[in-house]
Amino acid sequence: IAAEPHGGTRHAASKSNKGPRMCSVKATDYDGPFPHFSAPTEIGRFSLDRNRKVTNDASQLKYLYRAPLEEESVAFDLSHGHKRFDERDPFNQETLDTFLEWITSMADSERQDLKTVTHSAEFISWRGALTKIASTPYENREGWRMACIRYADIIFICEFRTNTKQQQLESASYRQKLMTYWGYKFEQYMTLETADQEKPETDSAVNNFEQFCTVVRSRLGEGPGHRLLFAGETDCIDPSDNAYVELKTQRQFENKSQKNNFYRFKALKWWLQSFLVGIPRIVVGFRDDDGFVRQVRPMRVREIASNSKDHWAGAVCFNFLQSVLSLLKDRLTVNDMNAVYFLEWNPGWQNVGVKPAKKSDTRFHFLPDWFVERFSE
Ligand code: 0WD
Ligand code: CA
Repeated sequence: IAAEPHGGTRHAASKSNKGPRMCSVKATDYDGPFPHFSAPTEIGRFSLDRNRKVTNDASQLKYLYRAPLEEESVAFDLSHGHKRFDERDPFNQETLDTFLEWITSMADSERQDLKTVTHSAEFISWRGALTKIASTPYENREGWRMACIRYADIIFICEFRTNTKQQQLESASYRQKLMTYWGYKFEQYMTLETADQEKPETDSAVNNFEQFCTVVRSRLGEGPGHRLLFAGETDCIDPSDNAYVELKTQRQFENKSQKNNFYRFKALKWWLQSFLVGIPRIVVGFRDDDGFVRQVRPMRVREIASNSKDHWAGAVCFNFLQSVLSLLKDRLTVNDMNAVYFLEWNPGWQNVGVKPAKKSDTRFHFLPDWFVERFSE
């Protein structure tokens, strides 16, 4: 057994690998028309309760509280209740488990096999993994690392935080932690538990255990393309038209350069995240440095793309994503739940590469036994 240059171990699967081992990340290499991307279709939804128990329903779906959108100004204190934040352990490395639980429960209740419940998906991941990959041609600060496993003709993609990201998390300042809370507190100010609740309950402790996810399928690329199945955490639904809405906070713009910076960097992430699941509107809480939201306004996802034309093109991101998924198909040719590959990019790298993980490093074997056993022939 010969060692690979990057430290992995060669195994049977790599003998049949063909094609390139890398994708350039240069934006100009991906200019051109938008590739075919079929409108994301929701095929299911699931909820996680305070104990992270998965249910095959929309019990955790919240309703947008629309009144603040009509106000000229508001004063939401995003730090309120910070001491009582009921928070998930930020160091816990989450895998695809809750999504896989939903897939398993669907198969059980509908008596279907894996291929049927997943709509013949070729790739399964969280939406966040696709956002990170697709934004790479314009990214210069944050690297990422995805572990990939091919099992049952599906390539499962699971993000694992990079060492740099881990260090940043460990050294996070009080202010950074407070600002993380602000995002969740804004959700509480802006959502109702039921459609007929009059006002949000803003004195109870904020928790980030509960969540609602939409599961969508889509196809990327000409011809058969890549068949994708992914799940995304979704903040709420607008009762006026039943569209999902993403909630975000943003420092108020005070000059042209702040606005410019927003469209250049942050807006791309916002656009990708919502566009991938077909969300039409983001509701933005414009805040000051003291964590007070002063104004709440809608932002159309389509307009984010047109306002950012000078800075980035969605087509580049989707052409790049298509190439990366092709690369994965070329490299992961054999079903082997024990063969983990890393798809990785870090600031300064000219390419995104795929390399096998060490078999001994079981940390990255993210497909749980209960899932594999449930669907083994
Ligand atoms: O630990 C990890 N490496 C990750 C875990 C990375 C990405 C996702 N996840 C898990 C989390 O359980 C998350 O809730 O997947 C779930 C859904 O993922 P997604 O929708 O694909 O994630 P993404 O689009 O990146 O983020 C959506 C929301 C975030 O909202 P904002 O407005 O901040 O983008 O999911 C939440 C967050 O509210 N979220 C997380 N919450 C706690 N820990 C995390 C996380 N690591 N990632 C996303
Ligand atoms: Ca959000």
